[in-house]
Amino acid sequence: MKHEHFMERALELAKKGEGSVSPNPMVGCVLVHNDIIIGEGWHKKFGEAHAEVNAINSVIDKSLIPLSTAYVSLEPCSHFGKTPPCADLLIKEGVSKVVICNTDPNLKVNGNGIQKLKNAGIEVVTGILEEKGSYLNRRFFKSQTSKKPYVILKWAESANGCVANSESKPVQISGDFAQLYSHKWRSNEDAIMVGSKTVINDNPSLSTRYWSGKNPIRVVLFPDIDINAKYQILDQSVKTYVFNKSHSLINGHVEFIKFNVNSNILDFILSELHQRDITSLMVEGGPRLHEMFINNNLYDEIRVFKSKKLIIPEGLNAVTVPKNLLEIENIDLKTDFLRIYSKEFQP
Ligand code: AOF
Ligand code: ZN
Repeated sequence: MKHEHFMERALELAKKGEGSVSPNPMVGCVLVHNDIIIGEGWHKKFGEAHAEVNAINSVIDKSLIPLSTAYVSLEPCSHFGKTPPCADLLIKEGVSKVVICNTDPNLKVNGNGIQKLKNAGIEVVTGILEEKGSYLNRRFFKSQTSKKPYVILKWAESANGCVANSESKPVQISGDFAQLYSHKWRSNEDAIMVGSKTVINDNPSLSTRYWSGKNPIRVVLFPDIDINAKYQILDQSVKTYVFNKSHSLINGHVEFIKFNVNSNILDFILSELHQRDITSLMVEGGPRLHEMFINNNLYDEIRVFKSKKLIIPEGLNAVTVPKNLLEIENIDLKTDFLRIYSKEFQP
């Protein structure tokens, strides 16, 4: 059987960790003996066992392990982190071959895991379904290599391209499916961001109430915030970072972080978030905030719900999706079209 077949399964297993392993990558592992899968595992939760450990533990007849091949979606780690090195485990268990999808960009590993395996005489094959793995772990790779979170800009606009009517009143633009998607997406990202106009006009809670996943950290750009105001984003229910011009202080779950008005604010925000272990950020708006990210070229993906309804009287316009992006999804959700664009990945 081809390597790709078993690597597909390792990637499928890896995805089960979505929303639970960040800032770690999603990793899956399959042990194969004579073309038959004898063990499977994945990294289930941040701080817990790595994929290889769970795969080895799942094997019933341990005597088959030395005669088997391990398919791992990420280079086995070589460092002592929260768990001992997976490369050492595979060597100790005596697997005969290791097939890898992506090498680990984490500088603590970055080729050392592969070297350890080779030094122990294990045959190593790399680069199987590499693009698929890079896409799956795009947040982890972006944060490891650029020291900034992966940024997704997300909005809903009417058929006539508006995000609000002329009275700037909150209007429900997209339908029920779109709302479900949005809340599922929120639970898959580390953090979610809005600007001050959205807080003032909509007073959002930014929760995932239509989905069972975790609530992401809230990030707000609010230059002139009144720290005693009764906005929902200050309700202490979730960790919240408020970037502003005047205050640097921590009040329970809410941290006010002061930015320098003469510096590039978004650069500063993204690097502060990286330092707080945030690997992905979904920016929900409004359009001025989206425009800032687009103009500074500090985004990776755009998700738009394009409603089939008009907003009348016509109000604030959504930003325009840059022309050079690749459309990676276009789904008809009955009341809306969902369009996803990526800077880097092909459909
Ligand atoms: C693997 N298998 O399943 C994962 C790996 O803090 P720790 O000990 O959990 O280590 C986290 C780092 O280990 C992470 O940044 C990445 O480099 C690697 N993740 N490696 O062999 C796994 N999740
Ligand atoms: Zn490991």
